[in-house]
Amino acid sequence: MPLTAEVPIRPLPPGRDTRMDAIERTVRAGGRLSEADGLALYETPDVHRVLALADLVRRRLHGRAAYFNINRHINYSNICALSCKFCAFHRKKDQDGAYEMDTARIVQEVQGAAAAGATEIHMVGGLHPWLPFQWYCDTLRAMKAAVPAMHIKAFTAVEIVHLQRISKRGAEGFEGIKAVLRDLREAGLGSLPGGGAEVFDDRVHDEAFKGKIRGEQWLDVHRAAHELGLNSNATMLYGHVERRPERIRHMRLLREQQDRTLADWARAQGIAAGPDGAIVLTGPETSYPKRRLPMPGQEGLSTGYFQTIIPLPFYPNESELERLPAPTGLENLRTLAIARLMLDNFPHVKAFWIMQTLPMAELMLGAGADDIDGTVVWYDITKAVGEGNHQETSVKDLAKAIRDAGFEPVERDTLYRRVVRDGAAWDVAE
Ligand code: V47
Repeated sequence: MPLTAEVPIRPLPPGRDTRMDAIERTVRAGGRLSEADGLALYETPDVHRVLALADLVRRRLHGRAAYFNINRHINYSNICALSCKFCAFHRKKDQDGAYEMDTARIVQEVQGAAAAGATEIHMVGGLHPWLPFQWYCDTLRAMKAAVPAMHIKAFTAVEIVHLQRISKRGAEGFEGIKAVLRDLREAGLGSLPGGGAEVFDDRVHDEAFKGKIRGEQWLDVHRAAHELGLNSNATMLYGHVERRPERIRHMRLLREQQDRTLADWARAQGIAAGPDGAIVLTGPETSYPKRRLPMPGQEGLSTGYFQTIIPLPFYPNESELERLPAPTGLENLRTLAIARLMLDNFPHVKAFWIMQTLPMAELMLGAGADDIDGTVVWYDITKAVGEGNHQETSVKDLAKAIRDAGFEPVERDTLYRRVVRDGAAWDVAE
């Protein structure tokens, strides 16, 4: 076929999508979208309208600010008692590539990170079969002793449940989880990362995540953390065996838990709850008499809460689910925008550049995301592009990406306070 052959042009979808008109009215008025609305956002051919609506609420919350941080990931060990199909990270102890770091090595990493100006360590690992609970507390203490200002965001919910099992503290269930979190907080834990949520659905769980904790237990761990005043994040790992309605339900369950968590704070702020106790943070300026973002230490806020939703596209490479196609760029953009629209009581939406790629994260800043995560350095769990696990970007490159996308870079700490710095020395702005 000659290169100049005419390419058939596909007809545009007929007319406007009337469901989208109703959704737009709800969003503009600061109302809450239903699960059916969430599905309509997935089904509409007018994806640009979905992205534009997400951008509208993102700008209401954050204006042109786009957050990043200076951080380091430490994956202390990949030895794991589980063998989840979707995970390419885990190893058994005698398997090729199995590793574990000792406390001294972890402390060294923390010191190196501090010298490079990092404000946060993000530390997670597998469910290590023989490290005792005391090791985790001692390691946190050693990390904090070495660099007291470093925020330690560590351990996914399944690791916390594992630690509760091995802690031999007697207490079980919710109270046991709380007791373990209390010990970890005393040792230096600052917040929980959002990992391991996957998709809250028993069918999906049993097909792809068997052995890991179910959604209900994941939510309980985060509720316990919030009750102790620890903030946390939430992820959604999509694009594997789940279907779109299950993603929407995942978002709804997170939103309901956040409503219950924020209820007292919202009341103190004069933010009226909608029907069914809905706390919507993404409405127009006129609906909020005071600051709409919960901040640590803020009057009326005695609990922690979910700060950020992080949609994670599934990368099948090297996992047992390798046969599956990874989600497309457009699906990733749409999913992130829908998360912004559905999770109206989450202050932040993160486009984790490591998994989304930096150019895609730039696009996402205009489609609902207000945060692209940090400088990272080593990331062992998965990779979107290239070989190896050295995935580092500089502050200069992060700031450039944010400016290129038309936003204003703002360095934040883990709790989304603005950072002021002089080289590696830093503080949070008043
Ligand atoms: O829990 C595992 C996911 C998560 C694959 O809280 C995979 O700020 C894609 O939770 N393809 C870890 N994803 C990452 C995570 C995270 C990242 C950045 C910031 C924060 C935060 C949290 O990665 C795991 C799992 O859900 N994952 N395997 C895979 N093949």
